[in-house]
Amino acid sequence: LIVMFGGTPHKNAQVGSGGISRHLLREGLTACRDQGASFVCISPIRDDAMAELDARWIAPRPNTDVALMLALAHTLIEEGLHDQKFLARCTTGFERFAGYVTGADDGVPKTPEWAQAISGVPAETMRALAREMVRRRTMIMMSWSLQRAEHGEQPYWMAIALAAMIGQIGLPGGGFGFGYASANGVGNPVYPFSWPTLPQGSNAIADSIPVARIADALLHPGAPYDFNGEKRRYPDIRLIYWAGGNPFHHHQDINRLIAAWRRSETVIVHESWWNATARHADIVLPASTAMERNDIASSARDRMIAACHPISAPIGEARSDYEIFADLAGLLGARETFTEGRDEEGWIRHFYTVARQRVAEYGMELPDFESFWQAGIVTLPEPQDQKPLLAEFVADPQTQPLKTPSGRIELFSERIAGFGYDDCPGHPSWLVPREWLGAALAERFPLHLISNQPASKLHSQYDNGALSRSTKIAGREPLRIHPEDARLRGLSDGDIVRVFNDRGACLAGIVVCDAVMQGVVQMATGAWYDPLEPGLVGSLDKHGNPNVLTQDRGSSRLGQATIAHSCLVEIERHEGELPPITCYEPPTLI
Ligand SMILES: Nc1nc2c(c(=O)[nH]1)N[C@H]1C(S)=C(S)[C@@H](COP(=O)(O)OP(=O)(O)OC[C@H]3O[C@@H](n4cnc5c(=O)[nH]c(N)nc54)[C@H](O)[C@@H]3O)O[C@H]1N2
Ligand SMILES: Nc1nc2c(c(=O)[nH]1)N[C@H]1C(S)=C(S)[C@@H](COP(=O)(O)OP(=O)(O)OC[C@H]3O[C@@H](n4cnc5c(=O)[nH]c(N)nc54)[C@H](O)[C@@H]3O)O[C@H]1N2
Ligand SMILES: [Mo]
Repeated sequence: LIVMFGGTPHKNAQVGSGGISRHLLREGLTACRDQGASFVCISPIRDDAMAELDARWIAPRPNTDVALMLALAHTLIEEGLHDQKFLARCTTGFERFAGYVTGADDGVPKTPEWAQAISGVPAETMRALAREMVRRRTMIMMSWSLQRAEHGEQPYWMAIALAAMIGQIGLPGGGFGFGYASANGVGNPVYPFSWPTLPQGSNAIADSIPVARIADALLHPGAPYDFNGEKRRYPDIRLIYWAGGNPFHHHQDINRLIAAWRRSETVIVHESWWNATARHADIVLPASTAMERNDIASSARDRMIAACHPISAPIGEARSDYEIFADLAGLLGARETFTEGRDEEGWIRHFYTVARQRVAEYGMELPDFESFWQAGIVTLPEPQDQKPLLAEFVADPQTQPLKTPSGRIELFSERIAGFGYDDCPGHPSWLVPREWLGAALAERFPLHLISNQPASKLHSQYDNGALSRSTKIAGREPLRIHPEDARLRGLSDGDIVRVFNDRGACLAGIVVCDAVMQGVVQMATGAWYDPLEPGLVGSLDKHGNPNVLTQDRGSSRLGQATIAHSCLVEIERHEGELPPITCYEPPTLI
């Protein structure tokens, strides 16, 4: 039985950092199906599971998965189905956690009826699922998306607690695993060596911030904040140097980011495209694309190494990031230190030599460089003897302890409890988010926005390309809505709507679709930010970047991560003329 929180969306496994030799998700999951596995997709969106898996669909209100899992845990305890031997051998803190589940410590038993009121999932569905999960070999999978929510730490800890109660961690096909399908190759058999990469160097400035707190840091230099048990202060950032990322795509509450961005004195950006980040820079260094340089592709989750040859010379004055940084290092008098005396080809040959050495340590041989460069790709044989996650630990927790303070799976953590965070207490907990369908705010903004990863591109990359543009509706980003929610608003396919809340507004094109649960709308990330009035905080985004709507707060003081998926909105028909899309227009050259 494969229970998938957030599903295993096929679209996401098209991507893998470092590159992909073969796409394995469909093959792997259909092989499971053919051997008798059955699937449960727990998600607000049905097609997060591939149709051919024939998954049962359970659709809790977004962000309420922990309540649902607590009800499963409650059923196991009430019916005496939890694996007490496993809990005693491999975990600590079960008694404390169980006191919370049964309500012994807070007077609120986390029963299926309690969870039904929160999640909307029928109590009997949860009871039956809990019993089935202990009766069969059960794997709990969770996509990475659930962490992108307020208190997004909790679902993962709770999933581990539940898997521990079922007692199948370390067994083939049992236990838990995160991020299957969130990228290609999660769960692939892999070799224990890493492919070579450029040295990272070390920054003379040791200070850093959690990346999702960038607007806070710019707006409140010197202000204190909590992070993972530490008390810290935001640095005073005067100069922004951004390379290889698009904050005007990825950051939450873009209007707030625009205000914050102005606090810096200078902004320098490496970009290949005239996108919103380039438009918000003082100095743009045009960077060539991956297709305009020599490179090597290799991934920790793959067993290939590939030669990447350019398909064209860089356009105009564009240069590779490496050349840009090498020249800057030269101006700072550190060219040799930076380049170690190598140019592009020198590094590629060096990487390959190191890769050959590492592979040789495992008794395999890579061809010489010239043959490799010509052949284009070398695939190593499939690694053998792969063990299920935590198998060694479970076999002998005494001699193979985990890296936790107790060496066990901690269902209560003294360390985390010691931080004293009410937004991340010492055991997995249901914590009410600010924005969800049960909030008072849902009276004004009754739709929960899921802004997931786009099927037609990687984040905002190549939104200007033909594939991404072919998916737009009258040039706007599609928004999927349940037929009943569309009917209530008199909307049908192809209508253009204004999506809004107190933070911002954007246009979108309607797709009526019963794969999205009622009360939820789905709009992928990645449409280039295209304000009606550039520079104006709060301007309508003509195009459909959902991050003009999302909240810019940390998941908790522990993680301080993005909470894009805790977001309420309302939609209404767009009246009047449709403003033209201008975000793809090149700059005027002087
Ligand atoms: N095609 C494509 N592939 C990608 C990317 C891309 O941009 N495009 N990005 C890559 C990157 S960097 C990452 S991090 C991964 C991300 O991988 P994921 O985090 O797995 O991807 P998402 O598509 O954001 O989310 C998956 C599904 O989770 C569901 N979901 C959202 N909120 C909740 C909730 O509260 N409860 C439950 N049960 N389900 C919820 C949504 O229905 C959503 O479709 O994808 C990678 N792969
Ligand atoms: N609402 C919402 N927001 C999200 C998410 C969500 O689920 N919902 N997901 C979050 C996640 S998981 C992620 S990973 C982020 C992704 O956010 P980003 O990583 O910022 O998104 P990208 O669009 O991939 O940005 C990469 C940029 O680098 C440029 N680029 C590409 N190749 C090169 C190169 O060789 N050199 C240089 N210099 N530039 C290059 C591209 O043109 C592009 O502008 O978004 C986050 N934001
Ligand atoms: Mo990501």
